[in-house]
Amino acid sequence: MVKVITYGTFDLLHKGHIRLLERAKILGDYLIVGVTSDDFDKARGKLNVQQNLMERIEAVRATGIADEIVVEEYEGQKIEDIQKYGVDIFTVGSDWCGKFDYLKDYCQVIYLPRTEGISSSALRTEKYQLQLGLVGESIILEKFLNECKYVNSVKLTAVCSAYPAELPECLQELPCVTSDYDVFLNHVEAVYIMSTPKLHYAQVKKALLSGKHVLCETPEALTRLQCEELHCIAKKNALILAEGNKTAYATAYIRLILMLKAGKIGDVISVDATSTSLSEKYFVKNIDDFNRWNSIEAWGAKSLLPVFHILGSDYSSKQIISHITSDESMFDSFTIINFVYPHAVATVKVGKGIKSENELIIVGTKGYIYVPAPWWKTDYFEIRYENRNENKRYFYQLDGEGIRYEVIAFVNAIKNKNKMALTDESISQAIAEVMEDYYSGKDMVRI
Ligand code: C2G
Repeated sequence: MVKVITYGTFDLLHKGHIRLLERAKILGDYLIVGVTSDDFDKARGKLNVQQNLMERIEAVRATGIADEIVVEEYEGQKIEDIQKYGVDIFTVGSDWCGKFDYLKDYCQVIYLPRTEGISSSALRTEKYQLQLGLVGESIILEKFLNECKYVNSVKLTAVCSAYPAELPECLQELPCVTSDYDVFLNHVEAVYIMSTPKLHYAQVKKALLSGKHVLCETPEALTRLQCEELHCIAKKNALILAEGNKTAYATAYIRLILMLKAGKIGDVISVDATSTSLSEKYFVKNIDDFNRWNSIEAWGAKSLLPVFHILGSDYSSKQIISHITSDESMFDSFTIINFVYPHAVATVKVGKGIKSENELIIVGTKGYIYVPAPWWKTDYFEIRYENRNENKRYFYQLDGEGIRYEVIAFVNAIKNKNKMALTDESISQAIAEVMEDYYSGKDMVRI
């Protein structure tokens, strides 16, 4: 019996895939089809895949051409599969010509002519392109724009800023550049907001009431009530409102949370996140005090994510300790927040006027997790135990600091009319409440 193997993503299965499978099948007697896992595709830069692994496997199965379907999960698996299944022929489309010649040491390699005029990417682009607009004074918007280039279901159409003339050139080249939010909203279907948090509530509300989906950089609002109201409006109008925090989309961060849930370090006793920076390089040059983010807004909201993700938002008490340098703008050069839970504690240490080791440490009854600086760009972490021989290190590729994964999740949530899997309304509300207490002075000590 001649065994043939072929691999692919098979996203939005089309004629090109089916012709490839048919020709692969008649090369032998038994066809094995390797379908790439979601993580493997992500790791090899295929970020725009629309269907998940189960949907793609089902589509291949439904053709009735494959005798066996396996999942391709990692680089180098092909050699192992060929040996394991006793494969005689490896085949793939001619777009890969020469790339798999190294497999000739293990079996015959045949490149079949690719079917011209059809591709998953073309189908994806044809299908949907969300018109997205950007709001804010931060030059991080340039990073965001560059990351959107990896998401082919998004088209940037507008930018709104208090300082439009000071934005980087690439942003000024968008079809609509304005400081008028109403004009801006007419050019978009969805918005990404990273203006000063003092404006978030009003901007998110207006966008939602104009029928636009919203991805708003954390913190979404500065009071719990406002946050609840925004989510209510979104639900009533069947719109997506998601809190932007790229860390939540880093594969390593997601794995870390799953490992905690699986009890890898026992019961979690404390979460300590430190986020500091002395630089103001992220804003346009002449930013004024109103538009500048203070420490608790810029770093606090981001750092509260792992605390609430891991320990939940039902803490028993907290204390916010801040050093405020301007009463007028409520600028804090640093803030430390201590939380007490029934069986755990947490500390968030943030500042734009201090420098510390930006690490995340999660302490458990069996061991601890250490995420080195800068922890929010999570691509690596260690699980450490009393017996050092049991320590484990984990690395997961992080492209574009997680921004492109976040944008893809946002677009998919809009398309599939579901919530963004990784942001949680109750966490957004808990973050907004901490901001509220900072501004009202509740649970707060000034030093
Ligand atoms: N294909 C084709 N004609 C097209 C499109 C795709 O013949 N118009 C072939 C590809 O050459 C490949 C298979 O169909 O052999 C699956 O294509 P994709 O889903 O795009 O998967 P790909 O990224 O090519 O993965 O380990 C993965 C494999 O190396 C190939």
